[in-house]
Amino acid sequence: MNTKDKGFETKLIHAGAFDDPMGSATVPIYQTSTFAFKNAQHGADLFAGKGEGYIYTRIGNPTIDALEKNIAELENGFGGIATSSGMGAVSAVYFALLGQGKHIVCTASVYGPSRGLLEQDFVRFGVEYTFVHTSDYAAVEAAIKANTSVLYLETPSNPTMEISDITALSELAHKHGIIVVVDNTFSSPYLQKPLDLGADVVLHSVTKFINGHADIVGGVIVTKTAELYKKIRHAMVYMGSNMDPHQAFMVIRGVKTLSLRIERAQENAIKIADYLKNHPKIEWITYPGLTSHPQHELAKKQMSGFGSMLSFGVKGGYKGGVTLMNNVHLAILAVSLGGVETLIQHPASMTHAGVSHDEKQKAGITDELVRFSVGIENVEDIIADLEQALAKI
Ligand code: LCS
Repeated sequence: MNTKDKGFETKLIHAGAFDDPMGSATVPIYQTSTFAFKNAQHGADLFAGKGEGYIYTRIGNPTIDALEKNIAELENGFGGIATSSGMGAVSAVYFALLGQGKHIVCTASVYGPSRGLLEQDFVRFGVEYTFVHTSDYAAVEAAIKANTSVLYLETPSNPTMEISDITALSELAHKHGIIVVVDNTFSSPYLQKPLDLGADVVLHSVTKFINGHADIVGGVIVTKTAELYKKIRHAMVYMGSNMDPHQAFMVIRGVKTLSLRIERAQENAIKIADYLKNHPKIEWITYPGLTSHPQHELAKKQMSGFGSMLSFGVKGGYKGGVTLMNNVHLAILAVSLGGVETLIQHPASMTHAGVSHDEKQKAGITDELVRFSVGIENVEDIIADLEQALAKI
């Protein structure tokens, strides 16, 4: 079905799906590594980029293709590239767009490994980086150098929920010929569409909201142009960070309910944020939906909802946070986010453990920060769970 002119919820269910020769109502799993050519000419044509068909699953596969088309349509992009994990997406983008002597400006509080890959690995190949609070336009402007080739934004960022102005920063970057990449994992295309706001590349850990059920890892990249698509696809295929057909099948199943899950989790998150903001055991809370969030107005402008991620500091600092995490029963003490189940974790010792203490402080990832990914359970149950655990502090 052509879903190009259909609504977002219709795209979630039908975009990318193809007419299966057996009449399957859902996209089947093409669990194969390789594809038979009709004859020698057909094989040669496919390698030359002509004709219909598939060659080899690392290069392309109908199930993976269906997912790539689905997410590309949700993000209003040219094409999608599915990867083995979110980090597979991040590394393919870095690999395609950076190189010796190039410089990247990056949100300081990005997901730990997205930062570590630059600090520990790409640096060995002569890539330079500057981490800044990208919510601060002047700081980004000051960080741009003659050799800057990529502006990498994670907004809202993990775990500080810092929000960067995609439109203003894309305009700034484009004046300098810089490619803008946005990690849209925390919002999903349901709440934010970076390509419509001016970015050139958007990527996801689909492990999170897009799949939504905490049962696979995966990533997807969507580009605005054919040129960027070709470049990044080449990097992904040659690196071999492709998705697997079974993974793609799971994500296709998960994405269908994205809008329903996000609406419900967000409704819960708003109630939880309201409950926590006045709680005597809470020092501070960061949720884009609260007027106290420093970029609340920007969030209202560039996102269609505030999502279901929040971070907060409890009384008693690190020790208070540990007491909370050890005493919740409904919320699962685990990393990851964006699933139907509520998760709680401590970024300083878990997801951002690889970032130095100094850099964590600079990025706002303080020792007492607890991250909460609100699920779709009964909200009264989530609040009751927090209430009894906070009482132990
Ligand atoms: N980008 C963001 C914003 C993330 O939160 C993550 C993972 C990734 C990229 C990487 O994706 P992955 O390879 O894990 O699919 N974030 C995690 C987190 O906060 N807890 O555990 C993983």
